[in-house]
Amino acid sequence: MAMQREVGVGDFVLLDKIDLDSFMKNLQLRFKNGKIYTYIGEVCVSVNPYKTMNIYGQDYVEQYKGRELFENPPHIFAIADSSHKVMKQQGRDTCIVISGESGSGKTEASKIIMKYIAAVTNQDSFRNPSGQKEIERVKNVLIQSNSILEAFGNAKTNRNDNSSRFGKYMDIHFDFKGDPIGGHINKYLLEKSRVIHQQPGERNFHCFYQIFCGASDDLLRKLKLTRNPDNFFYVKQGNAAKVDTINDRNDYREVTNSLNTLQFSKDDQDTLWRVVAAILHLGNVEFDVDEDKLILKKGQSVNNVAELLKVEKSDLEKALCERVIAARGDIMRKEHTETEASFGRDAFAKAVYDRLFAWIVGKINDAIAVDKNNYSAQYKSSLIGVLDIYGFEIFDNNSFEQFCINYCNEKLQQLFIELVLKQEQEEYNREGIAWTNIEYFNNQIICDLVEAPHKGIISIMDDACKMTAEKVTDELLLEAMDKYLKGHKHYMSRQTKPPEKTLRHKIDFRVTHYAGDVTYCIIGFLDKNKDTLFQDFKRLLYNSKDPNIKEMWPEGAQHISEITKRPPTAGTLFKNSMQALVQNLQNKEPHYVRCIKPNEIKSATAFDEERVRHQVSYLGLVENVRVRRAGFAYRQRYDRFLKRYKMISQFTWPNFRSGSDKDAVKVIMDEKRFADDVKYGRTKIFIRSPKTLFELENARNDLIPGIVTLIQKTWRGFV
Ligand code: AOV
Ligand code: MG
Repeated sequence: MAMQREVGVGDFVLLDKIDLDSFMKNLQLRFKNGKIYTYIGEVCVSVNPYKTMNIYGQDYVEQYKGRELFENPPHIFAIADSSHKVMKQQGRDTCIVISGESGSGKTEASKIIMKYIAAVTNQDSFRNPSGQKEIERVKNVLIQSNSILEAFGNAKTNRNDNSSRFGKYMDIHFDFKGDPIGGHINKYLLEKSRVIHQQPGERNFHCFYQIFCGASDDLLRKLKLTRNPDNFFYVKQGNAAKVDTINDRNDYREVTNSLNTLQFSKDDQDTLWRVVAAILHLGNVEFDVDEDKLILKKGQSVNNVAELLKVEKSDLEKALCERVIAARGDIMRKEHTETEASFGRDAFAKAVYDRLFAWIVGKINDAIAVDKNNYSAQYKSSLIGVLDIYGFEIFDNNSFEQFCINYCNEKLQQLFIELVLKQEQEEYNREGIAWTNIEYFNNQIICDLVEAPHKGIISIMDDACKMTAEKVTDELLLEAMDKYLKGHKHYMSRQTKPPEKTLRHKIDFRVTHYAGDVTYCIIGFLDKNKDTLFQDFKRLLYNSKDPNIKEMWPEGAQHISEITKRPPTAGTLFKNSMQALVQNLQNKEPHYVRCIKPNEIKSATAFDEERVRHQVSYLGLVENVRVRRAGFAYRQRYDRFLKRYKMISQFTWPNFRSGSDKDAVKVIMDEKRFADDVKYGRTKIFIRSPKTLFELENARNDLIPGIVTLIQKTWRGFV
């Protein structure tokens, strides 16, 4: 392949001047020239190209396979390769953390990484054809799981037509040869409120539309659906059923293929689409009051739901209209008010979908689980974790879900700050190099605002949820938050003085996140945090004649009189899952992809300078460059350095006989008068300015006539 011309600098540490302006100039120049990847040392900055790039083919795979970062122009393949190499050669678990705001390209990046790993593995195992087959199956399953997860976990939002509405962490396990032998997916909080409500311009999860466009007439008949989604309340609120960039029909076909590949049986697939359809019908169930009695409005919807979920119609009707309560040993029935009934129906729809999603992920995990019989413990296995979460987002209306999503992004930013700084600092300490701290904004204060015990928002919310339902309202919760958080630099509401006019009294609060101010509307926070579902629904589904559905609702087996402890709230569960995730990532060698969204209009050419500048700032990328350089842009082990440059000094060429490699390197640097620009660590030389390296390279090149070296390419050797 022809050598590609580098535009600007391929690594921001090579900039002459490290500030936001120079950073932006380089990023923009590269983007305009189709260079979407640029490094900061080993961190890959990626700008969403919003167009198909011809840079992921087999030719590129070959170019990057097994190479060092610096040997090729910046590419996400190099990050994937580096992660794989470390894992394989050092037997260390690695992870690739992909971050960036909604629509910046995280999910695409994660898929590119997975495809690359699939492309470079299992290439030489024809000696063991049965093993090869299994590995090919695993690779196939890993890749195809994406279309299923996206169908059920992604949706069109006003920020991204294919927005992940759940967080995904995938471990890929490898055998000692570095070939994938299985994996495991952890999912984080699915935005299930989307099942019942969408903002204008948004859609429900993709699967709901795929079925209308893709299912056969026969299947639609069985599901009691027509081709028109507009008859169904749960999918029409956003008024955006058709999306230019999405082909629901093809996607349906792809999902079906993937389901087959992942060995979802015919019955499994039957359950899956029946549950999706049941939710659609459930959304059309309406209530009325007749002579003070709650009744179901006439129509087929309830019949359809009962039939599709394989439950007794009378049981379903009861569960929708009343609840059974156990009070002091007595079991009583209590009829819902109309509001309670609507609330119950919606909670039911959300829960059914959430369980379905969990069940799907469980089945995918079964299909990709490492076969312990094939790979016994003696086969040392390591793994690469790929993290693709929902990105930071601000909508016109922000609720509990955005609050959780944005908190998740805070946690990842915190991890980035800690690890990137820590690693660097550790290297300097290890090597005995003095270093001064670089100033950066530490978002720990915002993480604390959300998660601190007793004083954090989640804890205040939990306290409110513990009170009896009648007493506490969302407005009272906001009052409590105002009381405890008054004066916090990152929290604001109308109670704040001077009063903040843009916030609605008793409804809104604002968090100054690392990535920007977000105004949240408190209405619904309590319910979403409590996340209650009447027991009656659980028992109903546990009694379904569909064994899959029964399996999704094991707690339905409990008798009403069994006292159930209050389950942890949604907020606390999410907080715990985030803390576990961070701990997990901390134990692995991290690789970073930092995604940037070039504009708000999905354009392949527009570079919205203000928006990009904002992202570069809050991601702390300039600080990252500074830390990376910390005065020392390059470091290299003495033996390697010597190998490359010993030819430029008469004292070291062809051999240096009077000391260690370190001594030899010192001799070279003294002779060439570079001593002021370098520091000598225990095992590595640290060079401050690019110019020094440039001159070293020149000296070397002068001695190798005929060899044309791309200077920037060579510089990379020391980053
Ligand atoms: P996200 O994962 O970061 O948002 P996506 O990965 O879904 O963002 O990217 C959004 C869209 O940008 C994709 O659907 C593609 O159209 C386009 N895109 C992104 N990366 C590339 C690429 N490398 N090549 C071509 N097109 C790309 V969210 O999930 O909303 O946080 O919750
Ligand atoms: Mg995504």
